[in-house]
Amino acid sequence: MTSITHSKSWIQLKKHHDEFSNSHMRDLFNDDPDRFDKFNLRYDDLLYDFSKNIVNENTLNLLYDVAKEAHLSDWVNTLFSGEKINFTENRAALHIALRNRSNKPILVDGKDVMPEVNAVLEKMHLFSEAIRSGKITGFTGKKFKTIVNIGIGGSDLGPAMVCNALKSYGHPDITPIFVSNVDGSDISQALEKCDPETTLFIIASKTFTTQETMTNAFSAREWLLNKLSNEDAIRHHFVAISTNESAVKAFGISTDNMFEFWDWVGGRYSLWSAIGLSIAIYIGMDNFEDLLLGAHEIDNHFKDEPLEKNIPVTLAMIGIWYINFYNYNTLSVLPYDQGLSLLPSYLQQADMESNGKFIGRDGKKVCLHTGPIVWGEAGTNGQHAFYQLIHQGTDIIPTDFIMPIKSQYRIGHDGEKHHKILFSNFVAQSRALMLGKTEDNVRAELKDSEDNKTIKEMIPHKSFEGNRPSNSFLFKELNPKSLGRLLAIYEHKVFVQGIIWNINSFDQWGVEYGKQIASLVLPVLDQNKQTDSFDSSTDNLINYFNKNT
Ligand code: G6Q
Repeated sequence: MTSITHSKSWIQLKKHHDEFSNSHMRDLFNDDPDRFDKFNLRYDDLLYDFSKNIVNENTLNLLYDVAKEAHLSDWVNTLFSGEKINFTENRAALHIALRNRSNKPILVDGKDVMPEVNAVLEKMHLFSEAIRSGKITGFTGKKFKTIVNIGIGGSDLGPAMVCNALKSYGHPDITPIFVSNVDGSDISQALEKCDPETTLFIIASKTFTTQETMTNAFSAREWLLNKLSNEDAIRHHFVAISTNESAVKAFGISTDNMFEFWDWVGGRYSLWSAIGLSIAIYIGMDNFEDLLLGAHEIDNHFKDEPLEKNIPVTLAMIGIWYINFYNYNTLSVLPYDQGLSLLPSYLQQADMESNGKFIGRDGKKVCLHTGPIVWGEAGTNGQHAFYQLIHQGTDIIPTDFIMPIKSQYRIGHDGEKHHKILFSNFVAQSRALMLGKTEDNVRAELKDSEDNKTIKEMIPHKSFEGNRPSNSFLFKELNPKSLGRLLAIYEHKVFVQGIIWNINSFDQWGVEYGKQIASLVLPVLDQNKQTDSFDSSTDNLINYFNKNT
């Protein structure tokens, strides 16, 4: 495919950018009282306000034209059809099948995957209910109280984020714990909180070979054996989620206790699969199915709505506008909900592992910026940390503000005070970023309290350029369905951007290289030898470690 940069719409967009990029949103709002009406989209109770972006109708139209010239609709059909869109791994990318609540057949290699998807969901249903009710117990007959999910990356971030987000739906007597880091402090600190008789370990690994996960799993196994002194306890306290049946058996977990998924489920897209077992146990299968339903609704919206009414497409194309035309290469995700505090990390993986690539689908180096650096923190905490740079730094950081209208909790004298304060901050930040504060504003603010000399000195420090873009998402409440919707919006946004950049968003070869080198270093540490086989920095770091260990 010829680079999108040669397309008619891209060239027009470039010209439009040259003419329009000096516009200030303050003026755009002043000039058009209906600006919000033109630049928002809704899905049920979810409101997506994109009016605080440096765009006008022409910008949006040209961006949608770019999507058309990139044949986005064909690619969406390819994604949903089960074709092997992840061509470097010869796999489909069918997370949409995992939440296909319509149950319409989806074919991979001519075979409908839905019966298998439904069978695993049913197995998860029976198992999660039995754990929740106490029908399945530990080796000594006690109910499970702690669920330890051992996994990393895609086998950790999704379930951890969702369980954290939906705590108010959690089983009152069950605590989920997530262990991911091979740093022994992670599993050690987790085990300190566990009673071996009431702890269920879920070993979540697509490959069942990931070094961190397997090291943590074997340490947990050893801990349990030491405590319960009986090999038989393993099969009562360990279950596996994997595509690798033989490795699961070799670990000592019977296939009855194995929850399967498939190579067409990418790690970072896997929370909808059996990888979500910890979620199903914690919040119950009905709620897990609502999460799937929310995502399925957005899958339909994404597939069926025209580009101009399509939330993931609009979000994606506005991102393209900043990354490729303004060179704003980071994105800050700012959820105003403490439950969503892990969302920035989750989206960091979803976006950066998918689109952090410099090679196009044609095997050639791409000629434009691809995936942004994604980061963030829950509001209002971030306001007291890094927002300074967002407001007055030399880099412009597009931001996504996300907030549920109702809190999952009622606290304070009227039960709503906290949430009103939270919302006032949510809306104040995006307004301040958009509007800025002019020198005249500062002068007027200071005139009664400061002398002229001080005012003159302070004006540059206290003024804000503004024109800093943001998207705002508001929805009624954070619940399984609304969370499913939100996550699917971002998944599809990442997909759309990958199509515009002509990259494969579903592989992750960059993760492999460091692992290869680590496997060469480990034997040198095991033998505690001095080495000169790497480079002088690496050799000396290894030698220093070995000498002091
Ligand atoms: C995600 C990545 C990666 C993966 C982990 C864990 O898309 O592939 O984050 O999820 O490396 O892999 P396993 O599930 O195979 O242990």
